[in-house]
Amino acid sequence: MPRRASGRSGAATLALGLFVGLCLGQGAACAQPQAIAVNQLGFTPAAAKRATVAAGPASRFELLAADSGRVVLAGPLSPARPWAPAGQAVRVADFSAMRAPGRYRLRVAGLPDSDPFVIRPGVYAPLSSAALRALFFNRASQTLSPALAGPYARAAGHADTEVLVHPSAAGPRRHAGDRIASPGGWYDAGDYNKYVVNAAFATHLLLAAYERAPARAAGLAVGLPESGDGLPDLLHEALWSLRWLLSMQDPDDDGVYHKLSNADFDGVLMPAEADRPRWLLQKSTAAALDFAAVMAQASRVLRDLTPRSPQLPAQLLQAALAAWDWARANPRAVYRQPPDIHTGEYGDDRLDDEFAWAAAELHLATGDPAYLAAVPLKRTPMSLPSWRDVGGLAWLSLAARRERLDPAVAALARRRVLGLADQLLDKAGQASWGVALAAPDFIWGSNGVALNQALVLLQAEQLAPERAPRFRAAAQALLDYVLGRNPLGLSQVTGFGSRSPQHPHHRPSAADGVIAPVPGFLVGGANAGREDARGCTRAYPARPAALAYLDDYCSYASNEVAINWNAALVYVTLALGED
Ligand code: G3I
Ligand code: 9MR
Repeated sequence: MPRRASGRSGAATLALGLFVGLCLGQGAACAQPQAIAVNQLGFTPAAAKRATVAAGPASRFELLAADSGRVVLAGPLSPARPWAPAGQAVRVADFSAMRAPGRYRLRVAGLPDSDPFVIRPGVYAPLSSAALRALFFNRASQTLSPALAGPYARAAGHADTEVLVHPSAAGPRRHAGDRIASPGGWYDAGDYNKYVVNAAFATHLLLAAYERAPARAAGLAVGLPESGDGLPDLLHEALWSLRWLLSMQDPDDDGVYHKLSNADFDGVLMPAEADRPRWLLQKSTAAALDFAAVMAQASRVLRDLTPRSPQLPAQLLQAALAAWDWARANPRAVYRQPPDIHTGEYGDDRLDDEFAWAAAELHLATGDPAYLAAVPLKRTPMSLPSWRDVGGLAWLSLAARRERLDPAVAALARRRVLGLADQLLDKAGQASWGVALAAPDFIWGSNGVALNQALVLLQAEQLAPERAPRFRAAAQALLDYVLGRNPLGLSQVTGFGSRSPQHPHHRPSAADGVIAPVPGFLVGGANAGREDARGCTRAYPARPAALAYLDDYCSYASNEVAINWNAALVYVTLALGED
């Protein structure tokens, strides 16, 4: 059973203290100061390739072949500039000119060499697979066999065959205390609850990844119980979630329950050990609309792909239409957390964006203009996608299939997506690190923010050929950021990179007795809000914002994992995986 050593101690690198100077102790993946911060996995040959260098007297860099130490490229460093979120001046080394496959390091006089990294075609394929496999590892009601899960094999947890109807969810037919089956789906994150809003968002991103890069997506061989019947693993994993989502629709009125959860979070235990009652909670407009959107999208994507379940696409579309009708009849059913329930809320009382996204997906699935006409589409801003703000998904989905649309809608969608992408380019240009992240982006799930920015840029890449290389380079910089080119000097994905999180807020990783955490999970990332600080006894850097991260189980606000962040990782690594 492979057991990885925990993060190495920081004696050698601490001496330099150039970026962060915080090595948080034995056992944690120390956020070690990396004088040269680089994507610790590497690059495809044609990618933009940059590293960030702590500003010092040196003004040039060298690229070395890692094995021979031979200098294969040299160049100037950019002038030193500060970056507010990290509070330190840096320079950038641009070695995009090197396209030859190989293993390399960067060298700058007076600094320790960078971590090694590779340049090769297909460099992100193992990461795309692992990011998708992490969702499989987070399946509820699923036995993970040793053959498929190796050291992370575990018994099934949370059968969810007898979920109690909570008083907030009771109706004329389903009464409080009734037992309903709603098995399957993914655990949302490090907790064992299941939330429709976030599951729909994550499932959408998986399906969008398939649409963005179908050949590479279809090539991902994860090894699932369902593998081998001709349907790509990525779509099997999406279907695992979609089937659960279908069970969250009340057949009596077509409304969709907001979530299925315990009253309180489980302790640190394996799924099979959890035994608290599970509840179906209040129906909400947000849940119904996100459900409608992803069901409509799935029906369209799966239309020609599921010959063994020929009725499935029609069933998904039917569910979408029914949920839409419910939401139109119940447009302000905001989820209000009942006083006896203390799990994640996924609360949202602004619903225009959910209406717009559902309308866009229903229009694309049916061709019927009535859906777009039913919402104030033009007043929907193109904002960065997140579980709470899905208006941007309406524009992204419309822009990606603009050839089938009314030309005016198509042109508007294109302009809106390019408008946000251009803003992101400006942000990246202003940041000495070259990433489109600014201080307000360091919220709960900042790594998800980074990857959703990359997703917007990678859609924009397809809309404006003349600006495509710049959009792609800006997206690459954001992937580089989560893979180690950040002020923490730490890859943000478990099991990937020279140093990576060892103690994510993920119950199975904490309770399974395997030292290394379940691999392939993106952690939430630096979060200036530090909402968990009171429960963390270890020192938790407050500022600058980009350093507010703690590799400790206690830190659910900076070190939890979540399906929505991982789905974005699948998308971005697939889209940037082109050679
Ligand atoms: O949108 C505002 C922004 O305008 C403001 O500038 C910023 C500054 O604080 O806050 C932003 O709101 C944040 C919101 O997420 C939207 O991003 C809140 O501060 C922040 O507390 C909130 O965090 C959410 C967190 O749950 C707490 O509700 C995360 O997005 C969300 O990912 C997280 O989800 C949890 C589930 O509840 C339970 N399961 C685990 C999962 C991951 O941690
Ligand atoms: O484990 C919970 C995590 O999944 C949530 O994101 C987080 C915020 O809702 O809450 C975590 O649970 C903590 C709870 O809120 C407070 N007590 C400690 C729990 C972590 O062990």
